[in-house]
Amino acid sequence: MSPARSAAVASRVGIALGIAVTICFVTGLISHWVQHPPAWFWWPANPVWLYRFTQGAHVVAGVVAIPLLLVKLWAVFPRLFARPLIGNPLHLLERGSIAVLVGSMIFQLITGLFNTAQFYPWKFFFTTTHYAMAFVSFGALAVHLAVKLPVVRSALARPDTSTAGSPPDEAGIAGRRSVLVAAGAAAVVAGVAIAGQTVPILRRISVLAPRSGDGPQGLPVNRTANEAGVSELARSAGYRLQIIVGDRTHRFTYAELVALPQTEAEIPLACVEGWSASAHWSGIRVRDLLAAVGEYRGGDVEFRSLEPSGLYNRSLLPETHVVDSATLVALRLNGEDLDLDHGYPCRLIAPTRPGVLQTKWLSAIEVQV
Ligand SMILES: Nc1nc2c(c(=O)[nH]1)N[C@H]1C(S)=C(S)[C@@H](COP(=O)(O)O)O[C@H]1N2
Ligand SMILES: [Mo]
Repeated sequence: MSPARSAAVASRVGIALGIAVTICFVTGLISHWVQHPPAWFWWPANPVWLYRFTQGAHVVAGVVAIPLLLVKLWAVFPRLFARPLIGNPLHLLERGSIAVLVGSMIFQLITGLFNTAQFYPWKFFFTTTHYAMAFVSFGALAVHLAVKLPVVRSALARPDTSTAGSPPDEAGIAGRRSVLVAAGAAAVVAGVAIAGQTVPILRRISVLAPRSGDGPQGLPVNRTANEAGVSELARSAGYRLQIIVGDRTHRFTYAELVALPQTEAEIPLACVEGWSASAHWSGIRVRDLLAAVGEYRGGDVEFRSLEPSGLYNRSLLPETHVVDSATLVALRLNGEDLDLDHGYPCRLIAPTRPGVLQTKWLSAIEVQV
């Protein structure tokens, strides 16, 4: 067995991997709760880049975890099949948790990576499966850590100069060092390769950032107007934006919207798939638009799209965001009227929200009762 396949290597790489996985778990929970808020959940509207940051961290940590997991598996590989496979109950628990841990982590990292590329070569629904599996793998990680704590402790306490009981072994130390350096380098390369979809200066060297490319008006597009089947409706002279506040309704023409006081805001679009880009928006404050129709008394507001079907043709905006001064029904992007693919005639744009909730091609806005 290679001397680099030691507890010293496995523990150190394991700690880095544990940190990456914890970042993924926490930021993943946040992203899930923002999109499907439980009653107790509250998410701020400031700072505007908060969701961009948490989701960027989620994707970068996930990609960094891939080489770490590979090195970790390599370091412990011979022991995965050590006899006895089953043994006493504690041993059985340990083996079982490792099987679950390895399987679920591979699943999470692969499905997550494919999701950043919008590549779905499977039949299940990504979001719910990735969410459920996160609890499985984080739970297995906790059990694994608890079981391995003594091994980790002694591996870290011992200076990395010898294997217990044997004389210092120069080749072994050098081997272990080079594995650790290689693991670190691979993790950095992987992180940089994906980070470009959130960090502009890294964009040109980010080979793994498939969605950072340009779209119209300098912003990527996930779903075009044609794909959404709204091109005609969105350009129709009969277009109206219906606003419903309590028992009052008003149907605004595009010209009426343009004539209302316009506000500008710098708000990044941050897709759940990890890409994000800063953008300059201009439009009508949502709170002003509601006030023009009736009295908003709090609660969620629903934003509906012209898009006839699909998961993303509506979203619920919580009160914190409804009243925020940067939350807009945007008409303009980066100094031009919204491109059809970015949501013309108008779209929702609210600070620190996942892109998927920034509904394009708005048809109606309704205060929920
Ligand atoms: N009606 C509608 N709005 C939508 C979508 C959609 O499919 N339909 N996609 C959402 C997603 S997933 C993202 S990331 C953003 C992207 O906005 P952009 O295409 O203007 O960049 O729009 C959001 N708004
Ligand atoms: Mo998205």
